[in-house]
Amino acid sequence: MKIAIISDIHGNLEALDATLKDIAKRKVDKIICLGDIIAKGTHPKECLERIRKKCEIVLQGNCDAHFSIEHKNIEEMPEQEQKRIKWNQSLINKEDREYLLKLPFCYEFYMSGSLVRLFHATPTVNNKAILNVDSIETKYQMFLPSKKTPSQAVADVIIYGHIHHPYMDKIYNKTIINVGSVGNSFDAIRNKNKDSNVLETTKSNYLIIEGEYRSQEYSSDISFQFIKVPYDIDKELEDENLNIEKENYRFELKQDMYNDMTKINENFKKLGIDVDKI
Ligand SMILES: [Mn+2]
Repeated sequence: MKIAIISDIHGNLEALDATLKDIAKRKVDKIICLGDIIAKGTHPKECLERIRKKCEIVLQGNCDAHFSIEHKNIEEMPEQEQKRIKWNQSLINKEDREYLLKLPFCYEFYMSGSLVRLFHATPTVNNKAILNVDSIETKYQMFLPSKKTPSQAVADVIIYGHIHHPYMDKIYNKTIINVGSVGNSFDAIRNKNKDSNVLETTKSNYLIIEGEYRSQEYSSDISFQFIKVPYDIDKELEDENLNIEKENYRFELKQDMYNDMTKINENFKKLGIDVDKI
């Protein structure tokens, strides 16, 4: 069984279509989406239609919830946030919002003997960033069950999105994987003196997991494949004038950096890492 796992499309239709084409070419049996279909790009509606048609399982990301829910206190929010919420909500309809609000939080299955658990950000909340450079103890917490996980077992493999930065690590004989982002990929650690070609990062990222589906036997193989798909960024930006955050969106897609790197660097500082010195 070959399962493609995609995440964080963020309304980027060019990236999603290129990715779905690549997935079709590789003859996968099913597609799972880890959420954040909307918010950022100008095509959340089209992305939603594709995801609903193509994905067997879709989990809820923080943006799916944040930009679909009715904010009773919206007038008290900062003006820019009010604009973002109103703009994002104007691009989808009521039925889309209801669909996004009903999406499940977590999904799990056995594959070749391993319990594989999927969620958007962590087993307890959908908006906390656990980075590849976080401590082993922090990463270990990611394998533990919560009230929101289907089973109460400790997972063998966890697969998540949210941080837009693909990686894989082994901790206490367990496997932690971030699938990266389809529509808004970036590398968290950047240093212009040491960087390689940013075109490597701009590609859409996704994962294929292959093994004996629903088998609790360790006797068969399991594999994880990271795939990077190029797409037409200029075409994606053709209607950028419709985007209320077009400068940010253009910067993120073209530079492969989050529009506010100081925010990311602050996160690193909290971990005791000075990004200018690594
Ligand atoms: Mn997210």
